[in-house]
Amino acid sequence: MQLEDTIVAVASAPGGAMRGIVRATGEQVLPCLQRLGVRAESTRPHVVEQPLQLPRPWGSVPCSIYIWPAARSYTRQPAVEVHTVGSPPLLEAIVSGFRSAGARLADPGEFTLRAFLAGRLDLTQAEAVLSVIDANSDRELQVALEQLGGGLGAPLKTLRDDLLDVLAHLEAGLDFVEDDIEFIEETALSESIEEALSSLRGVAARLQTRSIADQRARVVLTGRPNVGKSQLFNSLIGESQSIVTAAKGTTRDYVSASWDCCGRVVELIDTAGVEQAATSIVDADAQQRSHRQVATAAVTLLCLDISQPLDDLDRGQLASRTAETIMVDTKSDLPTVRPTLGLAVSGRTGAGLAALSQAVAAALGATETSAVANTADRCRDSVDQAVQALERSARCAADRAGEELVAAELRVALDHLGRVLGAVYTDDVLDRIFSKFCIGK
Ligand SMILES: Nc1nc2c(ncn2[C@@H]2O[C@H](COP(=O)(O)OP(=O)(O)OP(=O)(O)O)[C@@H](O)[C@H]2O)c(=O)[nH]1
Ligand SMILES: [Mg+2]
Repeated sequence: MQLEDTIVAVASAPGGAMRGIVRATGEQVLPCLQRLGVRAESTRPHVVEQPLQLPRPWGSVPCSIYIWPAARSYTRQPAVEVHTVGSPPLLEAIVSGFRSAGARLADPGEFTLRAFLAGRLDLTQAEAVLSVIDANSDRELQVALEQLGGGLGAPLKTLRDDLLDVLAHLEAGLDFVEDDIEFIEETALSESIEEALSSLRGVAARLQTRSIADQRARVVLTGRPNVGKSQLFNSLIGESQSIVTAAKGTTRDYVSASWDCCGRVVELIDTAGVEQAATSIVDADAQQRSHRQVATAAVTLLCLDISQPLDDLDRGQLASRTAETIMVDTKSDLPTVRPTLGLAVSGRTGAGLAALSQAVAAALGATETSAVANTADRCRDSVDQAVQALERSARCAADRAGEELVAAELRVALDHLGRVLGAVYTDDVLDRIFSKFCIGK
């Protein structure tokens, strides 16, 4: 990828709209713009209200052109945004115009890559930006946004700062032994490392649960009492794990098991039937548990008994269903009293189970959290390595094995953390040494 190239792309959402935006950036973006008939200053952010001169058949197109000098732009290269009418063919023509003036089409995520390389974002944020852009489900978007808000980056950054301080002290001590400077005490050194280690272990543990949660999607059975949820649960997992009886309200606690859904292992969860009003503490608790399961499900299977007319409870649940709800008409082996609303299945005979599995697999495909899982995988590995290096460093400090060894392991730990955050530590360390000790005067 050539980072000096001028790149251009449509930046507004696809489809027609009131306004459309074309974005371009690169060292040569302003000469490029000039070839399209618009002269802009390179020193301050400003807006030029001037038509772009596009090749035929477009000719002169009225636009507002926003210009950012390198120091103020997202990519730290001069940047241009052309705002105009949101007509897709017009926006394409503007992109072509920029290309004929020397720009090339941006690769996916290239604006963000440049922002990252320019130090505008750390790696976890850059990945989060990219996954926000192509998040194809609300859940993925939510996780990505949480990450963007520093969910992962912030604690790691603080930690890295603390460790850089320790290292700065150590290295100053190593390089300037003869000078009369107070360096970090041995006990203080051990304590700082232990402290960092325990918070890094916390981050490692969080990453661990995050990736497990992402790998194993949760599929929850819900519906009013007696519609056959537990029977369906048992048939799907091929084992009689959940109690099935003719009495209403059989399932109280939720029951969960691994389910091989078209080759993907997911967690299938059977819950207590949804009731109108809880009549006892046990009921109330069971209802709460059911709600919690549904709220955190990747996919919900709303079970409706096809041998019974719909009642208010069914209607209530139908009304509150979401994009991740699949409607299931249960007991399809019995005479039906209403039209089907979803997939007809029988937990008793096994009819329709294959189609149900396929529907769940398809729904899970759409809620794939791959972008988030990728970040978590990459981070987990680096964070684990950093934990190990810090453990060695702590041991060296405790054994008074010498500051060189402590510093060496710290550097390894910082290197791994730097990989998560996409930062290089050596320059930072030098900066700190210079700013704190005025070495080099
Ligand atoms: N004919 C037929 N009966 C079924 C089927 N599934 C469940 N039943 C019967 O319906 C009754 C209730 O089944 P359960 O699976 O316990 O229902 P549930 O939805 O788990 O009920 P709660 O746990 O009380 O919420 C039992 O008597 C089952 O034998 C089915 O596919 N066909
Ligand atoms: Mg049950």
